[in-house]
Formats: sequence, structure tokens, C-alpha cells
Amino acid sequence: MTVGLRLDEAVWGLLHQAIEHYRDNPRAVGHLRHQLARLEKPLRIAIAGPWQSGKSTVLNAIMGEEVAPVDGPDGTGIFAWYEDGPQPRATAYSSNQPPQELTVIRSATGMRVDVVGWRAGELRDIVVQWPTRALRQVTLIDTPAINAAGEQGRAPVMERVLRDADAVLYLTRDARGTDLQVLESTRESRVGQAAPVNVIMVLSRIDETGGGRIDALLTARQLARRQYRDPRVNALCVNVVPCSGSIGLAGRVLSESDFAALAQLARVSREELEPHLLSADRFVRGELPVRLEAETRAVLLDRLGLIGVRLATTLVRTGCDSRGKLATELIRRSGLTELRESINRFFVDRRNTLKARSALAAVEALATAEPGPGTGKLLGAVEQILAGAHEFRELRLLAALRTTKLGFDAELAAEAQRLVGGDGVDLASRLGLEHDATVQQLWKVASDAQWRWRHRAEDPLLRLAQRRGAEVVVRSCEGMLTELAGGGR
Ligand SMILES: Nc1nc2c(ncn2[C@@H]2O[C@H](COP(=O)(O)OP(=O)(O)O)[C@@H](O)[C@H]2O)c(=O)[nH]1
Ligand SMILES: [Mg+2]
Repeated sequence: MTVGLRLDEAVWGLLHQAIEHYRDNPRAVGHLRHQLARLEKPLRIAIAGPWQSGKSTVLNAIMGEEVAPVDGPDGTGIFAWYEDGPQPRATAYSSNQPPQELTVIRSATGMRVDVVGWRAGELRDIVVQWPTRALRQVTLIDTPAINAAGEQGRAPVMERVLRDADAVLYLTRDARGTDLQVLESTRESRVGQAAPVNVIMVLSRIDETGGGRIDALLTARQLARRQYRDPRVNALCVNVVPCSGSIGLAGRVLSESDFAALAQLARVSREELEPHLLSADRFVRGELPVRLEAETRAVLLDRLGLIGVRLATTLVRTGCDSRGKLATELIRRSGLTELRESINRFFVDRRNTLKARSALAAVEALATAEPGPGTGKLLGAVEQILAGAHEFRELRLLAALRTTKLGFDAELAAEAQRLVGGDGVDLASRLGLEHDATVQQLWKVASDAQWRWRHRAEDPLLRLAQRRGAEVVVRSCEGMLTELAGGGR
């Protein structure tokens, strides 16, 4: 490193070095300038996964509005970008025609985009601008289905996801072998290997596990925990989170009239309602013991699915007696709250590191694709930043603590994890103090921790990997003390 050099400055310098190197290659220079511009823009999070895994629905649940998909179901190959903007607007980009404005139609709970006049396969991207706080710091990308890995073990959609996004929510209903193969392709580059930090695995549509039982989410949590402990999965993602997008979204957009309809249904006993919930057709067209228009039933079905209707009516019967209470409970059970917390902790809080990582990956990909005299030097600079930047060393230590604990006992491993930002990157979270702690309190805890971990870093009885890990913790403590002393950084 780069000792003392900030990661953002190092990456900025590298991009300029690369621009200088490729100065006679306008396409490469354009690409590198685009990478420079990305550093200043919101973090790009792609929602990826197999066909019908619930990607568009999870995107809506995160936004709290129904804005996806912009173009029918999966399989059309379009990347749909959702970014903050002053007013709703959608623009279509294709490979052979100039960009074209699309009509945005607002609805009660979001919007729809009219995509007409395009032939299949022509469109590449639709960029939607949508005014919402949810997009202040991130741009969300809804992506087409990941097809199974191709002949060279790479899925073309996933390749584009990794090129265009800084971080990925990978949705899967069961985390099968093909999903893991696709994720393993994220580890193929130098950057992928040195900084495997940009994937959260989402076990999706969890309301359907166990045939739609009421306690499905609990079962799914256990499943997620088991997946997370599996070393093969753990090496590929920073967390495994169970989530039902449709239940979460229903909670976020639940209206008074939705609630009234569900309350009406909940008057029927569970035993009596059950036969009507066996198929969509029966539910919408059958003779219900309460008055509820077929149209209203269709709306409920569309929003919640049969399993969701069963869950919501049970919740109303057992105490959720207002729209607000039911909405809160649906969101809680859906796993959406945890998913959003994970996105904040692992992605948003570390957005600058993730953006720097993307820039390094772009330089690596370019230097590998267009080699020549001097590209070796560029690749060397990429490796130097990866190895030396403290932000990446923290993330690698976190990964090592996650998988092996480095041989530290549970308590020490947990402390190291906390100090290097694994439980949140702000000072109070790192130091395990309340958020209203005084500077003196923060200082005392940070300097104690620094002293103890320096001791460990120099303890000849510890293994080398443990001493190296302890050095990273010491460096994190130093960083905190510098910050507390108002010394910049
Ligand atoms: N039961 C259930 N169905 C879901 C959930 N999320 C999506 N679906 C349904 O699965 C289908 C595909 O969802 P979509 O979000 O379009 O998936 P995508 O193809 O991955 O974008 C739709 O019929 C959704 O209604 C969920 O959490 N639970
Ligand atoms: Mg979709």
C-alpha cells in the first residue's frame, strides 16, 4: 500500500493511470471514465437469481411500492434500473436505436411502464427514475433470469450483473448446486478472490416452504442458518437471509380496504375457510360464507397469494385488529426487515469500499481483455491495493472469522468481528457502546481494545494467521482513535 493512502484516492489514481495507459484506445478510455463517474454515484445493487425466484417482487418490497417488473415476466433479457429522480420517467435503451422515452402510468401503489413497439430481444435496458428516499443512496437493478451456467461454467446474465452492479442480492428458493455454481463464478477474478464481499443470498418465497404453514418463516430461518453454516455457501456470500417478497410487499402497501376485506374473511372460522383456499379458482369464484365481491377477492389473491390470505386471516383472528397492526406483523414475518438491515449493514454502510472494489474489478477485466506492454503493471497495482487497503483487510478478516474463527475462541472472535465493523461500521457499533456514548467513553474503550489486540498481535504463542488477524484489529482501533482525535480520515 498505500500505507496512509486512502482507498478512494488509491483507486482514483489507478483509474487515471489506466486512462493514461490506454490513451490511444478511445473505447477503453470511455469505459474507464465511466468507472470514475460511478465512484460518485449511488451504490448499484442488482437483484439476481433464477426464473421466477421472486426478484421483481423483492425489489418492490424493498422499495415499498409496486414498480417492477417494467416489462412482463422474466426471460425478456432486460435490465431495469431504478434510480432516484425529480419525477417519474422511464427511458428505453436498445443496441440498435436511439434512447426512447416510455410512458409511466401511476397507480395507487406504484407505477407501470408501457413498453410497446419493441420486438423481442431488442431492448437492453430500461432506466426508471422514481422519486423516493429508498433510492437516495442506492440504485436497484431488476435483472432477467440467470440461466444455468453455460459451457464454460459462466452464466451470461450473471457476467453482466457482476460488471454492472457493485453488490448482488442473489435470490434462490433452495440454494441448489446450480445456484452455487453461478455464485462461484463471482470468485474467478483476482478481485473476486481477494474481496468476496458483495453477495447476500436471499432464500426467497419462504411462505411456500412446508406447504404454506403458518410457521413457515421460522422453518425458513432455521434453513437459512443451516445454509449459512455450510462452508461452501459461507465462502460465497456475506449473509443468508430468508424473505417472502410478496408477504413483505403486501405489508408495505396494505390499504384500509384490503384490511377490511381480510377482516371480513377472518370472521369465517379457519375450518370453514380452509376448503375455499385450496385453489385460486375456488377462492375467487366459489360460494363464500361471507359477502365479498369476486373482484375484491381477486385483489387479495393477487396481492397475497392463497398462502398469504391464509396467514393474514389467521393473524387478524389472533389479534391483529387494525390495518397498522396487520401490516407490521406481515412485514415482520416476511423477513423483509432483516433483509433491509442486512442490505444496510453489508452494502450501504460499506458503499465506498464496494464502489472502489468495482473500479478495481473493471481495471482488472480491461487489462486482462486487452493485454499489452504495461498491463502487467496495472494488474500489479490492482493487487497492491487489494492487499494493502485496510478496508479490504477488514473484510477478509470478517470472512475468515465467519468461516473458521481463525481458531480464536467464540468470545474473542466476536470481539474481533465487532471491532472491524462486522456488526456495523460506525464507532459506537464497533466499540459495542450505545449510540449516545461520549467521546471520552469511546476513546477509553478503543484504546483498551488497541492495547489488548496489540498484545495478541505480538504473542509468539499464537499462530501466524491469528497474529495477522490481530494486526488488522489493531489497525482498526488506531483508525478509530485517529477519528476520535479529529485527525481527519
Ligand atoms: N408465494 C409467494 N409467491 C411469490 C413470492 N414472490 C413472488 N411470488 C410469485 O412468483 C411469481 C414470480 O415472481 P417475480 O417477482 O415476478 O419473480 P422473478 O421472475 O424472479 O422476477 C409471481 O407469480 C409472484 O406472484 C413470495 O414471496 N411468495
Ligand atoms: Mg422479474
